[in-house]
Parts: sequence; C-alpha cells; structure tokens
Amino acid sequence: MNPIRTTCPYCGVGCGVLVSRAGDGWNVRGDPDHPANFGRLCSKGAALGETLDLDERLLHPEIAGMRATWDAALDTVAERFAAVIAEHGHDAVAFYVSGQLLTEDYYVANKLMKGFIGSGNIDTNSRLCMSSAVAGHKRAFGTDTVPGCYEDLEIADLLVLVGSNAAWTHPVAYQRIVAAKKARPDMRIVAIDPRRTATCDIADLHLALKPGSDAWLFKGLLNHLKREDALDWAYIEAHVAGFGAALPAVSGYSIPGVAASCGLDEADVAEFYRLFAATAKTVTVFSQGINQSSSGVDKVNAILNVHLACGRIGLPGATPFSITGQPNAMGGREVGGLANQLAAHMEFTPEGLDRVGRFWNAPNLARQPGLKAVDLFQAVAAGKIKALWIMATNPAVSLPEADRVVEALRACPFVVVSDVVANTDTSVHAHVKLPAAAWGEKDGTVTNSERRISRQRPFLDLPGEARPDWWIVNEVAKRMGYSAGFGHAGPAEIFAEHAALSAFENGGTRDFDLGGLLAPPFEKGGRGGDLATVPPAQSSEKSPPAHLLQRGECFSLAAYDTLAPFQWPVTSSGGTARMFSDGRYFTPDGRARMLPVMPRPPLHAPDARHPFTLNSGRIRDQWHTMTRTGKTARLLAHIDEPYLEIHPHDAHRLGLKDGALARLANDNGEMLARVRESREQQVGSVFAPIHWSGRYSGRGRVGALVSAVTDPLSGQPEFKQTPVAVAAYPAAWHGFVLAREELASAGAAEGGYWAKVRGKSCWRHELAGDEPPAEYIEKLRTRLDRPGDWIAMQDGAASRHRGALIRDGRLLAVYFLEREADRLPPRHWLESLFERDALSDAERHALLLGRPPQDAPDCGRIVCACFGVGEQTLAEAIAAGAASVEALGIKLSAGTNCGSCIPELKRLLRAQRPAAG
Ligand SMILES: Nc1nc2c(c(=O)[nH]1)N[C@H]1C(S)=C(S)[C@@H](COP(=O)(O)OP(=O)(O)OC[C@H]3O[C@@H](n4cnc5c(=O)[nH]c(N)nc54)[C@H](O)[C@@H]3O)O[C@H]1N2
Ligand SMILES: Nc1nc2c(c(=O)[nH]1)N[C@H]1C(S)=C(S)[C@@H](COP(=O)(O)OP(=O)(O)OC[C@H]3O[C@@H](n4cnc5c(=O)[nH]c(N)nc54)[C@H](O)[C@@H]3O)O[C@H]1N2
Ligand code: SF4
Ligand SMILES: [Mo]
Repeated sequence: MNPIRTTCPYCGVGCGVLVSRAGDGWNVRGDPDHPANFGRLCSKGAALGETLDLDERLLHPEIAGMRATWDAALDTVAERFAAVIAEHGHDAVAFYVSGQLLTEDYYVANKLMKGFIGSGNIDTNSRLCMSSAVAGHKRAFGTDTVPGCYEDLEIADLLVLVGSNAAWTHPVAYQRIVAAKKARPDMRIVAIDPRRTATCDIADLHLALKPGSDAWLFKGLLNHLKREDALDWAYIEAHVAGFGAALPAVSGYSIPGVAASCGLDEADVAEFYRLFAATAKTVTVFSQGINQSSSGVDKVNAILNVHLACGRIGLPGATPFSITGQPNAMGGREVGGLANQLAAHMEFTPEGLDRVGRFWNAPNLARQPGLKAVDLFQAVAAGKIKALWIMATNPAVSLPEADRVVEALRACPFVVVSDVVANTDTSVHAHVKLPAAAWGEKDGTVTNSERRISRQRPFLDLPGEARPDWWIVNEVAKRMGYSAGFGHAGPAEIFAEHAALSAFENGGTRDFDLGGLLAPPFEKGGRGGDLATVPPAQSSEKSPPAHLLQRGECFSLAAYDTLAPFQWPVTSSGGTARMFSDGRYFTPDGRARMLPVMPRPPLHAPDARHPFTLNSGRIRDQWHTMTRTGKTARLLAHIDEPYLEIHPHDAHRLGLKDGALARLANDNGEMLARVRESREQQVGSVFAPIHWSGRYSGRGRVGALVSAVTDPLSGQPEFKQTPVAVAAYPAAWHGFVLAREELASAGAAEGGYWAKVRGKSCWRHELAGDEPPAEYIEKLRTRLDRPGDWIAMQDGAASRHRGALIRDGRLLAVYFLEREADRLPPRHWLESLFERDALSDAERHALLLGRPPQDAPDCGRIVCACFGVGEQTLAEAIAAGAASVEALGIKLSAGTNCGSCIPELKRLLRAQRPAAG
C-alpha cells in the first residue's frame, strides 16, 4: 500500500504526514513534500500512531447515558431542537463548535444554524483563540487575512515573537526558524513574553515585559520610528488611512516612559526599537499573549499600525503574522464559524445577507450576529438557551469560569455533545452523545496558519458506529425538514459548495476566493485531477450557478481526492503566498487603516487578597484537554502533572517548596498544582498549564480560576492575566500509587489532590490527602482487593507507609505515602518494574526502599520524548564530557528526531557547564 498523505490534527502549523502500515500498527512520519514541514514533525505529530487505538472512544450514540441507535439519537436531537424553536424562538438554541472540525463539517454546521434554523447562535472555541486577531485584521485590512507565509519567518532579517511560545506551540515552524538562524546567524530574533520560555532560547533579545503591557511597547515603537524618520511615507500616503489620528496618538510614548510602563530596562527597549527601525525585512509573529486579553484587538492593531506605517506588509520577509492555534482555526474563519460572521468572508450586511441567502436558498436566514462564546454560556446559565449542541470542544475545561460553565451545562434542558471520546468533562453532562469520526477516519480539508488548505485523508475504517461530523449535522438538518440544503453525498460536494460560495458574485470584492479551483485552467496548473466543467464562478451576474455548484458538479471527486496543499486565494494560475503585496486592501476605499489605540491594563488588577497575576498556556507535549495526547505514555513523560511555575523569591516568601503542592484561589474557583520554582517567571506572576481536566486530575483545571472578562470588540477572554491568591496546600500526606489499572477516583479522599498519569505498563496516581494515611490505605486495599500478597512497611512516627501487591512474582500495585512530598522516591524505576512478568529477588528486596538495586540505573525525568532519554542519563553524559546539543545527539540520540527538546537540552547544558552552554 502506498502511504496515505494527510495532515496532522494538532496545531495550526498544519504539517503534512505520511501514514503507512507497520506490522499491526501504523507508521506516521513527516511528509517531505508538504510545504509546511518538509518532512519534519514535532513530538505530538510523531506520537500520532500511538493515539489510534479505540481505548476511551465513544463508539455508539447514547441517549441519557444508554446506548441508542443513530435513528433514535438523530430524531431526538432534531425533535428537541425543533420543539425549543417552536416554543421559544430560534435564538433559544445554539451550537458551540471548534477549530478542530474540518472545513466541511464546519460549513454545514454554520449553514444549518445561520441559514436554516435562522439564528446567529453558532460560535466556536476560536473565540477563545483568534477572535482578537480577526477583529484587528478586519479593522486594519477590511478583511480577516493573515498576509504572510512560513517562508517569511525564514527570510526575515528581524523576527519579533510577541506572546508566542512557538518552540512548544508551533514546534515545526519554530524548527524552521532555528534552521534559518543557523544558516544566517545575522538574523535577529526578539522574544516578547513576561516569562522566559523555551522560545527565548534563540532570541538575541528577550523583553520580559510586565504582563499585559504590550500596547505601550508598540505605541512607543511607532513613536520612535516616526522620530527616527523610519516611516515609509510613500506607502502611507498611497495605501493607508487613519494615520492622521494614529500618529499624533503615539507622541509622548518615550523610551523611558515605555520602559517604566512595561517594567523593562530602557536599554533593552531602545535596542528593540533600533533593530526594528534598521531592519526592513521584519516579521512580527503574535499569538495568545496578545489575543487573549481584554484589550486584545487594540494590541493587535498597535502591532499592525507599526507594520503599515513602515509598509512592511505582504512582502517577502516583511509582514505581521498572526499564527493560529488549532489545525482548522483558519477554516472556521473561512466558513464563517464565528457568531458575528456570515460565511466565506461575508458579513451581516444587507448585501452579504442577500447574497448568502440566495446562494443557500435559505428559508430562515439569521438577520443578526449571535452570541459570542462567553455570552453564549452565560445565556445558557440564565436559561435563555434551552438546547445546546457542542461539537469538538470541551468547554467545561477550556472556557473561563469553568465551574460556572459546568453549572450552566447541568442546568441546560438539552445538551448534545459530538465527540470522539466517551467521557469528557463536558460530555458527562450531555443528554445525547454522538460518536464522531476521529483523525485517521475522517475526510476533508483544513487550513493552516499560512492560509494553506490541505487534505485530511482517512486510512482507518470508521470504528463502531462513529460517523463524520458533517454527516451527523446533515442528518439532523434533514430531520428538521431541510433536506434540500443538506443532501451532500460526501465532503467533496460540501467543499465544492464552499468553494463556489467563496467565488459567488465575488468579482474581487472578497479576498477569500477559491474560484480558481472551479475554473478549467487550474486543471492544467497541476493540482491534479479531472476538474471543472462549468466556467469560473467569479462573474458579477446575479444569476447563481448554484444549482450546479451546490451539487458539486463543478469540482470532481477525483480532483478533491488528489488536491495538493495550496494557499488561498486561488486563481486560475494557483494559490497565493502573500497578500496585500500591491498595497490594496478590502476596505471601501482600498486603503488600510491605522488606529489611534489607547493602551489599557488587564481589566482585573492584583490586589491585597489576590496578589499574583496568573498566566496560563500550553506545554510542549500535550494538546488542550488531553483527550488524545493524554493517551500516550510517551507524551506524559515530559510533564505529567498540573503545575504552578513561580519565582523562587515568591515561593520562599509563601513557604512553598519545589515539588510540594500549592493552592491557587480567587472568587471564581480554585486549583491545586505542583510547585515548580523557576527564575524564568517574574516575581508576582505565576504560570499554570491549561491541559488538566477532571479526567486526569482532581482540582487541576486552571479554567476554574480565569475570570470571564472579555475584549469588548472581539469577545475574547483575558486568559493570561487573572489575579489569584497562592498558598501552600497543607495536605496530611503526599503519595503515589502505581497500579496495573486505572483507579476510578484515584482512591483519594474527597477534596484531596490527585493526578493520573498513564505509564507504559502501569497507571501512576499522584496523590495528597487530608484523611489519616491509614484510612486511605484501607480504602486502597479494598479497591485493589484481588488475589495476591501484600508486603508492607510503615513508620507511624514519620507518617511513612509503603506497600506492594504481588502475585506469582508479578507486581500488581505499589503505594508510597509520606508526610512531605520531597521524601517520596523517584517513580521511574518503580514504574519500569511493571514491564516485567516477574520481579527478581534483588528487585523485590529493593521494592519498598523505592530505589533500584545497585546495578540498575534510574534514567530520571524524560526530556527527549522521542527516544525516551531522561534527565539523569543526560546529566551523566554531560558530566562525562558531552558539551553540546550535537554531542548529546550523537551519544544518546536525544533531540535528533523532532527537536522539540533542544531548548531543554541547552538548559541542562547551561546548568551543568555554564561556560559551554
Ligand atoms: N503543544 C501544544 N501546542 C499547541 C497547543 C497545545 O494545546 N499544545 N494549542 C494550539 C492552540 S489552539 C493555540 S491557540 C496555540 C497558542 O500558542 P501560544 O500563543 O504560543 O501559546 P500560549 O502558551 O497560550 O501563550 C503564549 C505565550 O504568551 C505569553 N504571555 C502571557 N501574557 C503575556 C503578555 O502580557 N504579553 C506577551 N507578549 N506575552 C504574554 C505566555 O507567557 C506564553 O508563553 O498553540 C497551539 N499549539
Ligand atoms: N486558561 C486558559 N484557557 C484556555 C486557553 C488558555 O490559553 N488559557 N486557550 C484557549 C484556546 S486558544 C483554545 S483553542 C481552547 C481549546 O479548548 P478545547 O477546544 O475545549 O480543547 P480540546 O481538548 O482540543 O477539545 C476538543 C474536543 O473535541 C474532541 N474531538 C477531537 N477530534 C474530534 C472530531 O473530529 N470530532 C469531534 N466531534 N470531536 C473531536 C476531543 O476529544 C475534545 O474533547 O482552550 C482555550 N482555553
Ligand atoms: S508542529 Fe507538531 S503538532 Fe503542529 S502540525 Fe506539525 S507535527 Fe502537528
Ligand atoms: Mo487556540
């Protein structure tokens, strides 16, 4: 079998992958011909083959927790939605969807809600992610468009990364930057982030600014460029409006003033400004450190202002670059998945409504935008939305004020969840669960951060009764009486309709245009397949070619099957790498807009009760709420528990010990997390990862703390700056249990702490409890009640309890409890004992000591996930003379596959060999 060419389902880099059979399993590798990654994959992409088993999958529809037929489930959804609409109107229902749907799924969901149900109430998790960038782009460009492409990241002479931890979140794009800088050491990189992240590793300058202060920095930059005469006046005069207000608005933003506002050294600010003024080929990459803010849109425009004023936009190596998070965040924007867009870059304007309405032949077109995610869930809580369908997102974890979201779900009369996993924190509250096809099974397209549309192709059969999301939506639509608009035979027909809508009466008025796909010459452009039989749809006539287009007759199945990755807009000659290169924008006068933005601090400032600013974000090896990446031991080897990163000064002041537990709290909720002291954190700021859900932890959801304050224009929540109180968590004991099976609630006491970690051959349960240890052990032993022999030891005075359950020499479970977390032994060696069928005598004797017998080494915490190389092994290699990343690669293979761990290898080298690192 030839390898299947498909696309990674995780981040917005959108890497091409090749999948082929390898024995019983699948071999997943980077596609050398895909223009996003040229063969590279990061640790998550490389581990895709390990997440394909059906463990934890939802395989059958369920109604009220009972298995149901598809007919019953679909009828129930259609009937309940129709009943709510009949009684309370169409705005009493809503869809909450996701940038992890394929474009085809997304298209029909949006069409059903906005065109047929007749409400704008469809919003997406991209609201939490990209909506500030969308709104900023629209204000500046008249359209939501990322002008640049990945090559720009490589050919820029100055690359500014603002609020982006690309080393962990867009690892392959980052690896391309690393390679570019290596080839061209003169390339300069500036990282702007309150924390020193792995991304800062390649930075020539790191500006650890005060959380939320970016707008001051960029206004000061514009002022500096103006004063240094570094603006491109010819460009401004020809292509920009609004500078008459925007430029005066920056005077007064002096370097000393900015440095004070941002908590930076004047010299560092001056150096950044000098580099920017001196370097025409500058790319500014921005991500959630900018977007996720109550003034996110203004921050985006503060950045765009600078690029417009210098004419550095849409040129090779010179552009602003909003780098998107999810695999299809961009596709969602293209189909109009946000509540305040219509479809195909058309808006809720009279013309947009008229055009989309005619194209869809829509019986009940929504007349106005619907509720944005945070407002939508508040409307659910207030009882205004009575039927809610959630697809491919886990809001009980990922929305702000997550505990209130759970209450809203509980109170909602009818909740439908389409997911691939049986039980998520969200789906446990669903009245109807619908099993969706997962990556490897589903078929369609996604758009990556550089506007590149790639195919996801199936290589697995649909398991159980799982069905693709588009099919589920269409079936519900038909049962609601909308057969005419939802009769697609497959994703190719939906894509053809979407492409046709993008071209429908476009005539150059909308940049999102796939019209070229429909035109015969494109066929010759080598995109493959036997294409169009219908003339291009860009005519300005008002007679819709829709009857043909909607049946997908303009675009053949074969062409869809073989579609090679391309960048929109696409004309008859192919895709487009860069936008706005000609200085023409999509505003009524064709000029871009500069805006006089006013910097605002985060909406909620720390106070005496909540003195810390909580920042939240991602870690290298986990994807969001871990429903898929949590399934592979390899990806949990790097970081395995919810943690709190805190500066040592703060930790000492609060009496927090590294490795102990902290409790974070505010009026919204609380979180327990493992303390990690780090000088990479600012004093007064703390960081926690977003990934842990109720599935993998007790009290480990950071979303419970985040306030639901949003940007007034975009509705994007302020995830990065939440005031919290931090204190030591005074557990009566700390411990862990390793067992061959997962323990339901980890056996922890009500209200205690637990985190579950899937190991190679056992489950690890990290615990802290309030009840007396003996009581806990009693409960644990009852739970593990099975044939076998317990060996145990305890030291009541020291509160030390250890035990192991062994049967026929095979280890079934061990537990270790101590008063202090730092008295517990390392886990790696103990975990490795579960890989054996029988323990040796030496191992059995060493077991309750928690230490390997003399001759067996402990490799330590895993740093390189690809080759399973641990910290201890690396430390030994460094001590034995390995002085560089390359040397560690040669000796241990560490860092030689995906490269995601290289920043950490460097850190270990620096720590151990300050001179060499
Ligand atoms: N491994 C992994 N990769 C992912 C994902 C994942 O779950 N796991 N998710 C994907 C998705 S959906 C997204 S949206 C992207 C997000 O990608 P990123 O935006 O790169 O990721 P985050 O970790 O959310 O935040 C980025 C950085 O913003 C910084 N920051 C916080 N406050 C400020 C501030 O006031 N100013 C500035 N300048 N910076 C600040 C944080 O310290 C953090 O390092 O990642 C994508 N890639
Ligand atoms: N505190 C804090 N919170 C945040 C953020 C932050 O930085 N800080 N970032 C925000 C951002 S940028 C994002 S993008 C969100 C992400 O948050 P979510 O979207 O809630 O996270 P996921 O875990 O990706 O949820 C996807 C769900 O879809 C399921 N799924 C996967 N594939 C399919 C499929 O093909 N079909 C269907 N029907 N289901 C599928 C998965 O099992 C999973 O349950 O989190 C946001 N929340
Ligand atoms: S960088 Fe990693 S997670 Fe992102 S698309 Fe590529 S392989 Fe997937
Ligand atoms: Mo995101």
